[in-house]
Amino acid sequence: IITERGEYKMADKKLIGTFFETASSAVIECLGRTGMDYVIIDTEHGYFTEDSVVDYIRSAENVGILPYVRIGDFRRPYVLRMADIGARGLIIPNIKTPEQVKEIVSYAKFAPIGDRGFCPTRISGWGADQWAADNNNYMEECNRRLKVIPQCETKEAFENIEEIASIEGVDGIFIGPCDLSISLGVPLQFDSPVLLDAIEKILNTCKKYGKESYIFCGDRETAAVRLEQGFDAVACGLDASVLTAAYKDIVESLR
Ligand code: 3PY
Repeated sequence: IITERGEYKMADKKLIGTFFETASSAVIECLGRTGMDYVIIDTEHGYFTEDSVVDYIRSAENVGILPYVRIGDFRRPYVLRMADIGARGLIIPNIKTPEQVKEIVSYAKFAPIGDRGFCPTRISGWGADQWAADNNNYMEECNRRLKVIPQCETKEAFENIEEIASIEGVDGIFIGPCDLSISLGVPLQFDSPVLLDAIEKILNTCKKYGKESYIFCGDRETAAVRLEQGFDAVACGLDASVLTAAYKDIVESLR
């Protein structure tokens, strides 16, 4: 099943998502009951292997959440596999240069944007012909459906943000405030003007190049501020942290 949820223009609706670390399809099913728009299956920091990602993607599809994957490996076979099993967004952590991003775009997008390899795969229903007939143009449709979203979380990426955001095939930029703050020399100081100015500049650069703007937020209050500021999407918390905090709250209130 390929759900159509999330198929709106970015101006119509802001996206709310979270990071998936728990390696449990049941958690994705729970997230699906919340009205959440997307989930980031985290193969950078999550402790599961890439073999299990397809099951998490299936669970997300079943409950109508867009499955994004934060890739832990930038090499072609890995990027292609995530694309072919049905990731709807590739979040690319820790990049520094436009060249790195261009290479990943070339693996993830079909010509004329990149040179993604063609094969009937899960995402094509194991045969591209019918899908192409239903969708006008299979490759164009794949390019539209799979978003390439580099993270801006290093000083170097921040310095190169104009060039990175302007790359054809880059659909959005995802700010990682934790790593960005460390890289900018103000570690985890979330109210530092250095970090706040950088965030503002990245947001404005996204708007300038018509790219979606995403940001990680540790809590609901920060997420509300970011949406008000003009971000298109927030990733609020990590499933494991939210679960821990919710139970901690219950336990503490009962002790
Ligand atoms: C960061 O804030 O550094 C992230 O990548 C979000 O987890």
